Amino acid sequence: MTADLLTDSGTNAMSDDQWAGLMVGDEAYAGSRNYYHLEDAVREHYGYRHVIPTHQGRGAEHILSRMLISPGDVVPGNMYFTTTRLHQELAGGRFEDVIIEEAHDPHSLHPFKGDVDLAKLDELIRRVGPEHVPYVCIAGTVNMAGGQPISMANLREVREVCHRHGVLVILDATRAVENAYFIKEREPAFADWPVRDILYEMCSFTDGCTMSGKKDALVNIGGWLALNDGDLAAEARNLCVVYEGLHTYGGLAGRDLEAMARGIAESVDDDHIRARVLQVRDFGESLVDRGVPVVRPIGGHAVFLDAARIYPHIRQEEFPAQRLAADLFLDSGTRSMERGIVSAGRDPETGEHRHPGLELVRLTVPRRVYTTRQLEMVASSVVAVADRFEQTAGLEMTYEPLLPGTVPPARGRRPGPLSAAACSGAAARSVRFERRTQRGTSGPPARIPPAVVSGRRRGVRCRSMSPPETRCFENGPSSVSRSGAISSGTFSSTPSSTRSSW
Ligand code: P70
Repeated sequence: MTADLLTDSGTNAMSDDQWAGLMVGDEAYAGSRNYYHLEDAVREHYGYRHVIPTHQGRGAEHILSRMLISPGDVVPGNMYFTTTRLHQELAGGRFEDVIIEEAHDPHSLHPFKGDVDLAKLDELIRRVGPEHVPYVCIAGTVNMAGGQPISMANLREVREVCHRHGVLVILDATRAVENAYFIKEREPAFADWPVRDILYEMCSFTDGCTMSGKKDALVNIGGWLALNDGDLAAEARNLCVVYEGLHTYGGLAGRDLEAMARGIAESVDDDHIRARVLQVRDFGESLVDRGVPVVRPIGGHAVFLDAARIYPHIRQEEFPAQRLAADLFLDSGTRSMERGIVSAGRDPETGEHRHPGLELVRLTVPRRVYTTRQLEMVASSVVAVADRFEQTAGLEMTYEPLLPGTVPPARGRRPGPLSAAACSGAAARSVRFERRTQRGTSGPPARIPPAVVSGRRRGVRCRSMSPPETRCFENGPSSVSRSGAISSGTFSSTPSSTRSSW
């Protein structure tokens, strides 16, 4: 693999100080001193009173959902995130999206596409009754909308609406530091504030947070649940003991807690966060300059390619974003992540595909890892792949494991070879796709996607690389040319291409 842009989660480079922190891990079963360092860091920078470590973000989501959600409850939020929504559903709840309309429009230049539609939120709480809304889940920044921030003004108003109804506000703080940087840039009242103070102010409008420390907090593993309410925190600690480990380690080693405590302090440094957000922005703008359709404004952690426009001739049911991710891997060894119909998963009741408004491929930038030149190589590969769109056909899903509690779809899915699923955990989690023949698609594109062609600096090509290894399933060998075009047969996604809701 040349560039691994699958995720910014746990793939960040730790600093020398964080590595040094590993050496002072206190591995006492109970009351490790590193836990208290973490507690201090969260209190100082996020401001919450009670801190419960978890092995990662979804551990915190699990405890929170199990504790607060009763069957039939509704959890409003500014766009779903996969793990978050799944935990809400497993607890018997239902997520309802109350993000502003602009968030669904990849071309809208709204500076805060993570904002909540306050009228929608208020109407929803009134309609279902506040007793059926255990909390409102607010993400900063919003991953699935393209890493888009929520404004401080909007967050303050969300708080007012919720408190009028007696409903809690829980922040998904996974990338809240990046959000704070956007507030500094775009909300004039905060232009002179240090990012650390903006973060603290944001959290002051919420009653607690779930956190994946693997992003902003610059560690390879770790997370936490924070709450201001003492009774809720006591209940959460009990659940932590059951599902994660004693509440002073939460599934982590003492050294991991120390690295996270130090990572939090580094993450709120103005120079660090500015360099991080601007590296991602420069990468995205270089694609915009070459006419590639991407979600704009460029978000905090990733550049999101608009696969629906890059491959306009491939219907959503034929997985244009998954196809684009595969093509990028074949072209340059760049690993990316589908964020479209596959990620959206299936309706747990009907088993049918959900059809998200956005069909995207995420090029996610780990923190403190890649150089600008390496990202330029990726940008050239994207241009080369987009240029060849006419040679590209859709995919058909031929194997897909079922998630707990989901109903199998009525048709359209065939189980893959059991042996493949049984013999490898990675294979069991993989989604296998079959390339459709040109005849099987809606035919050649009716039009050339204007955004790809217009303004493109022709002749920009990435160096042709050896094709990555592909694995063949069912129909015998497929061959891959140096240019990356698959000439026959079926292919699988790589083992790390995981199933929708995870
Ligand atoms: C990603 C990762 C994790 C995440 C997140 C937000 C806004 C919670 C979590 C969970 C990893 C991932 C997870 C599921 C599907 C694909 C990728 N996001 N909230 O790459 O945190 O992973 O620590 O349990 O972005 O975006 P954790």
